Amino acid sequence: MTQVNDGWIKTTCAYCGVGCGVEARPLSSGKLEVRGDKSHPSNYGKLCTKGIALGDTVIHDGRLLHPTLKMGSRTEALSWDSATQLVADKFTQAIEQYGRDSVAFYVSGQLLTEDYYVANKLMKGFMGSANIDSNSRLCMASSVVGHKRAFGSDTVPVCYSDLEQAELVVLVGSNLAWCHPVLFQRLRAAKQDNPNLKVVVVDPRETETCNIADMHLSIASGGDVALFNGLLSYLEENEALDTDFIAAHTNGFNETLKVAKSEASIEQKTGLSRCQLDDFYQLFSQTEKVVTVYSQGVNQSSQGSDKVNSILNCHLATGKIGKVGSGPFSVTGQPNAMGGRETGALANTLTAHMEFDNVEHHQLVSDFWQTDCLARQPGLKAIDMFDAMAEGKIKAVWIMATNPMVSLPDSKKIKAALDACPFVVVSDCIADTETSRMADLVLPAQGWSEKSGTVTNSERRISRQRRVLPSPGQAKADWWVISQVAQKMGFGHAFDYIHEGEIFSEYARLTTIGNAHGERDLNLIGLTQLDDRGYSELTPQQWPVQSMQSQPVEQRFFSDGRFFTPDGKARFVAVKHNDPRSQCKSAVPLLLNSGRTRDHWHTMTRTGLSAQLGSHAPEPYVTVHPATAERYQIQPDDVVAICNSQGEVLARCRISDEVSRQQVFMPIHWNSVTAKNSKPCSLIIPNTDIASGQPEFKHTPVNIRPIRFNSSGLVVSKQVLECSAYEYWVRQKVEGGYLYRIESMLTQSKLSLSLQALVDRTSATRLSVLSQSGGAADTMTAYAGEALFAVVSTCQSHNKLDEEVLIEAFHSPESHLLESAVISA
Ligand SMILES: Nc1nc2c(c(=O)[nH]1)N[C@H]1C(S)=C(S)[C@@H](COP(=O)(O)OP(=O)(O)OC[C@H]3O[C@@H](n4cnc5c(=O)[nH]c(N)nc54)[C@H](O)[C@@H]3O)O[C@H]1N2
Ligand SMILES: Nc1nc2c(c(=O)[nH]1)N[C@H]1C(S)=C(S)[C@@H](COP(=O)(O)OP(=O)(O)OC[C@H]3O[C@@H](n4cnc5c(=O)[nH]c(N)nc54)[C@H](O)[C@@H]3O)O[C@H]1N2
Ligand code: SF4
Ligand SMILES: [Mo]
Repeated sequence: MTQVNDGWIKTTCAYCGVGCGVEARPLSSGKLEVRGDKSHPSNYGKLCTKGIALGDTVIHDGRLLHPTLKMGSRTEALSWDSATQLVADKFTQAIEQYGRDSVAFYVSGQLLTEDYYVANKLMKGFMGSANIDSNSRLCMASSVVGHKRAFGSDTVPVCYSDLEQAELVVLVGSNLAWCHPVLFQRLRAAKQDNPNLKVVVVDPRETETCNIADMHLSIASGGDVALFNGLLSYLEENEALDTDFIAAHTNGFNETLKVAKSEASIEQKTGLSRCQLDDFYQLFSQTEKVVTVYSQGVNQSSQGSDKVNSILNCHLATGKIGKVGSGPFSVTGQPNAMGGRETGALANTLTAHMEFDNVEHHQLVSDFWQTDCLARQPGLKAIDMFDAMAEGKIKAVWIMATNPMVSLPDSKKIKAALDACPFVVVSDCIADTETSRMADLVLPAQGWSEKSGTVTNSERRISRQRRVLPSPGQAKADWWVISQVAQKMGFGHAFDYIHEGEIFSEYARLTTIGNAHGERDLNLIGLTQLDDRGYSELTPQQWPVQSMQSQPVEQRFFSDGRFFTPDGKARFVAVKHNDPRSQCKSAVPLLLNSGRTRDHWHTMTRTGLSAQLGSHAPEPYVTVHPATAERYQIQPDDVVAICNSQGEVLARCRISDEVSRQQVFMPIHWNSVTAKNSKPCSLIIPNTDIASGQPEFKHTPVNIRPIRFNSSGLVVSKQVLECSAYEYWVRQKVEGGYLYRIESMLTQSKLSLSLQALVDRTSATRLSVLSQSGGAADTMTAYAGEALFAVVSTCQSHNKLDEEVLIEAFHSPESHLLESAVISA
């Protein structure tokens, strides 16, 4: 294992696609110390808030410890042998009885490449169905389609340093400051060093990213194709095309330009003024080195693939690709979103950037895996997979490292689908997630710091995640569990791995077959000879890897003007603006946009364990423009119901002009484990991009209304509380326990009694009142028993409660503290 001084072990961050190098050191106290790896070319020692807090999240709170069979309210712990036998039996039976396509895997960009490779090999190669899809469908699928259409391959051509060497960075639908923070820090530093470096942000919201922007284009939701079609026309009209590059290295320009020029009413479609458009177009056309970064504002749209191609068209038309400081740059979300695309764990690709529609590829992979039942056709993409499940067509599903009850659109439908599926297996690190609640069998997985393997970041750089801590209970590596099941299904010869390094070498060899002359972009020939030690000590490698890189290299694709299409030329793709699928009407006059907050990760199973991370955004919120708030009679900090025909969710209102009058914005993180009812996905309509299958998460017509409660409460408790009886509640991790914010229709005194009873019920022993302060209007009471210590405070109105005082009292329950904490009504 690569160790540096004093027991520090090099690994890679658990979170975003920047893929920062981390050094971690277990302390004798059981804590994990974490710092940035100065030698890692992603971050050169820097970390963001989430990276810094990694040590807080390796605690064992809430971990799933044993394979567990669930039968209604009864559960039974199983041995690994019986659990994997059960999975093997159920999948085998389903295939025998209902055919190969009656089974499915739904996997995730949070798996390691080795896990991904084995899952894909088992489903496509041996179960013989391509029904394996990844949550990358929700994330990167439109970029994959755009890349393949334009380049003939799913290739991200650039390096991170291009951001620093560019003269213009355009960020389209990317809140880089919060979602790729270390990359943002690098861009901000580059801008400080080079005042000529300009930044343009294209986002309906004025995000934190706009703090470094020279120009913010507050585009109307879904207006991106029109924006870039307008740019293409402008480039032609102003003689800013690279005609040599177009002639030598591309096809389809004239047709694409014609369609772009026919794009009418660009101002109206983008919601931008002529002057704003011209300023941006002029900047793009007059700047030689331009990087266009794009993310979920582009991908998560019913026009996602077309948005991607409208951007790629502009880079191809100006030859701004394959050069230092230039290129289109799809930043990836999850730590191993790229690894999934590489190993092929998406339903519509084979593996290792080989495709179903290529007969030669099919043969190569069949021979390599020595199988005669390799799937012949693409399988079901995520949304279709759950639709098929709801229709009873999927008899067994295995969900790994993703939480679809929270993250897929139309939560009610997802629940119905899982209800309808006779055998649901969920592999997760955490015992209680909304998805594990739906499982028949849950399997404990090793988490970050316990698992070992590789991940690929946004600039195609492969880094090792290393084991630094032992795993709790019986948690196992996902690749091991999948291999056990494969063996029990009778495919032992192909899944007899004993170490993750063997899997990596096999995968590296697969990338080289039929690829001797640069036929495909993805080639790891330089890593096929790694022995155990080489794998163990592997330093970051950027693909393609011709030979082992002893120092970090920087390679750009397409520098030679050669693309991966049959004739080697890039393709322009003619695209036209289409309105997003669902439109506002009087019952649903506002648009719900959804995305991320700075300090939480997805469904909070990890960031929800850190008190430090919990404080930045303590509650689910909805951002509403001041004029909209006034129109709907919403006061600051009101709880607001956001609703449409699919359902209703609750969030605390933030009034701010960072959103437009027509939009409201909600973060995606809270769900019924951490709040009453605050998942935007309950409202998201499952409209998808036809080409990519990616859902339109950023454009859902909704209505809103404030809710007034009669009383509010705060509870800090050592234990998790069951709060479903209250109209609104949210849980936040604090040091040593949990803070609950509660809103109720009860009178304050009744709420006090009810919370007292709740605290009593939760504790096994009868609690005594340690101290009590305040009168009838405000009370604060501390309870102690062997099992539970809690502090409760109630009030008539939310904003009279002081959580800091309460948390302080929780940590030092002396009565004098409580005395001073009486809050005046
Ligand atoms: N803190 C944090 N960081 C993360 C994650 C996390 O959960 N928390 N998740 C990771 C993952 S998996 C991903 S995929 C990335 C996502 O990273 P980002 O894509 O940067 O994040 P989002 O907040 O989903 O959306 C980006 C922006 O798109 C804008 N947008 C909405 N509609 C449109 C539109 O029509 N056009 C344009 N141009 N913009 C629009 C939104 O207002 C939003 O600000 O973040 C990664 N990093
Ligand atoms: N409304 C709306 N919805 C969205 C989005 C949006 O912008 N708006 N964004 C979408 C995007 S881009 C994404 S990427 C998804 C993310 O959505 P999900 O993938 O559903 O979110 P996570 O919380 O990351 O789920 C990962 C789960 O895997 C577990 N886990 C972590 N590591 C491991 C491991 O090594 N092995 C196993 N077996 N389990 C592990 C975690 O405990 C957690 O329960 O959400 C999508 N949904
Ligand atoms: S930028 Fe991303 S990879 Fe880097 S420390 Fe932050 S979350 Fe981790
Ligand atoms: Mo994502």
